[in-house]
Amino acid sequence: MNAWTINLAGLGLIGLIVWWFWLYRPQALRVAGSQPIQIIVADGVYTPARIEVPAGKPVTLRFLRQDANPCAEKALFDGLGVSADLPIGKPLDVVVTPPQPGEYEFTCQMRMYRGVLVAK
Ligand SMILES: [Cu+2]
Repeated sequence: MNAWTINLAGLGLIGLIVWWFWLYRPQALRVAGSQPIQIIVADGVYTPARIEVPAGKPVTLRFLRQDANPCAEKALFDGLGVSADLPIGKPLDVVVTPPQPGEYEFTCQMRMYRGVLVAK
């Protein structure tokens, strides 16, 4: 790695920080369509924590973890066999497909963060 790539990496990091703290604004929750649904992970709660989605269709959940506590590091969808490691301060898209109508809980590994997908 030479000085040029290190400078570039530094600039990228600054850009990311500026974007995250000043430019980024959460969008309103959208249930239908192919838009990702954003879930903020902060202060022990997922926001939103209850999300209605269509059954039988893949939905993209965009997790934004703001909580650096290791408690927040995983998102587990027990009923769907999906788990994800959430990076801090960086969005991560998780695609899940609830197979049939019903409620599908998602939690952190200690089950302190809790959310539910309501498939209809
Ligand atoms: Cu936890």
